[in-house]
Amino acid sequence: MTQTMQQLPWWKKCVFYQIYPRSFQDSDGDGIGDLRGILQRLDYLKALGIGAVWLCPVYDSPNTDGGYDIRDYEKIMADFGTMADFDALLAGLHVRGIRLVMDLVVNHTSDEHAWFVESRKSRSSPYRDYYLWRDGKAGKEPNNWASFFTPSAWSYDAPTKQWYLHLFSQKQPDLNWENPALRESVYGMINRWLDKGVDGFRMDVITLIAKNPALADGCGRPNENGYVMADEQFALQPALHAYLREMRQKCFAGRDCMCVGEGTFANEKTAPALVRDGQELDLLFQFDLMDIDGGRDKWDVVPFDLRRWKAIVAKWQKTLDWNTLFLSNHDQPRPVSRFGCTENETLRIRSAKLLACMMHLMRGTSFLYQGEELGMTNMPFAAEGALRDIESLELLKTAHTPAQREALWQAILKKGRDNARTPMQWNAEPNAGFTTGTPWIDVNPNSRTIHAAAESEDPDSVLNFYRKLIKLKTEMPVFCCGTFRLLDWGGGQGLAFCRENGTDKACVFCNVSSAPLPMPELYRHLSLLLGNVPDPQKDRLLPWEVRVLQ
Ligand code: ISL
Repeated sequence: MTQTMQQLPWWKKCVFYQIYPRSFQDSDGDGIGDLRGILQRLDYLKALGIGAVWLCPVYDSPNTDGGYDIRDYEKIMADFGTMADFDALLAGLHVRGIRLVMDLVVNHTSDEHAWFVESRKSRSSPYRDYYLWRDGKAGKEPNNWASFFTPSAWSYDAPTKQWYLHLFSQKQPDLNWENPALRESVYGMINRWLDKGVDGFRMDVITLIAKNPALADGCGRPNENGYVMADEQFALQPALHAYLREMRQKCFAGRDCMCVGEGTFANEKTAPALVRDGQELDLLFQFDLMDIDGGRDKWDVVPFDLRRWKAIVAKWQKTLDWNTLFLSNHDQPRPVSRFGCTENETLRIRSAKLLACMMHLMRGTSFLYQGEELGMTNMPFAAEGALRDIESLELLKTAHTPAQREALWQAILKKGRDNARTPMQWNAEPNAGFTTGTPWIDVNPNSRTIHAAAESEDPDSVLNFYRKLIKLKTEMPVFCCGTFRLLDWGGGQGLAFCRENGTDKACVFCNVSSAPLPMPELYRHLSLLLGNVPDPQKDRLLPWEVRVLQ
């Protein structure tokens, strides 16, 4: 059956671009990216061809976790500017036909949020039940839950002699969604942002907002302190669906906006219900591919296995009618360092282009993360002092011996979130044109050669390749609406898939390896829409070659 693009909502037709504002563009020389800085770069975004921006949190925050610890939902973080700057940014995007989707963190707030400040004052505070307070058990935590960042998910608060839950850092207390008053406060805040004209939300760890009301002990494998990652107690709980439906009714119904949820722990059984009928979320990020090189946990780095990659994408393309497609985000290392080849410049460029096609030409909405379109790489951090991310800093605290510390350091170099957070590489000026001051986190030394100014001029750059790719994706119905079929080809070395829309057909062949790979006979006659080597040979693919055929 042929589908036309006219039938689709805007968020299925455009490519999203994720901005981590602290690292995008500084406009005032304080070393921190800001809203006015983004405003200076809107024409760059327009030329790239994206249709929507996902803006990481810009709300007032003590910045313990990169702004994912919100102190005031209705104020802009001073580092980033003012509400007037925000309004100017929103208008600047809209004038260019680009939508704006805000990051929204409603699983937790900062411990400096007025709600928590009140909540912790007394057991009878009207805000007490905005959070999850419990008595300890025999002088210890109320249960055995581990946090993502710290050993235990509970902290004791002396004034009222109770413990509060925080799935992330101690400064990120979890909100109590069972409390209708909390829910109404959240909906009011969401509606005020929507009334301002924002086009939707990326909902941080939204799958964690409902906890098992019993807050029972987790049954998984304890960490070395005896705490357990108890996701079966706090992820994808039954009440989640009711909360999302209520939020839809009270905030989104009747508005032309979209909602993409971070589906932490969502799997093929639990994901479909969240996006099935548009009554809960529109889109869902699931992380199977991002977990592909993790063993016991993400820090136990194992080589990436293409056969597994194929099994995962085949599974998800079947599980959901419409997926989110992404190679990275602000929590993930740089894709070209992780899944591509950085042995030399030729292969870095070639493999970055290959990864782009391998991911973004599948069926679903694409989300690019800033710098991906330049083929930015991981950062060769020189020493622990150069790290900024709370997750890595807390992780290092768990080392007991120098050998353990060294092993964690090596893992952080590969997987640490700061890899994604080094400044955007704009040009060959000092600090890559990101700031005239001292950047809050070091600029990658390869910015002298890898930057947007040079790539803009070079027809064979990763940037110009992304521009073409985005055009294909947003203008050719076969890439937007077509069905997806993975071909049984390439083993652990090659990946290929076909898209079909009525009689329209396109195929993508990827040689995900450093050795040549024969091109199957059957597909040699097709014409080349996009490729990443100068003279493609009919019968074989060069190392890291991709061919988009029609
Ligand atoms: O980064 C991760 C693993 O290293 C993820 O487990 C991440 O913590 C998880 O996906 C939730 O991420 C989101 O919420 C966090 C915040 O630190 C992340 O930046 C955000 O994307 C807490 O708000």
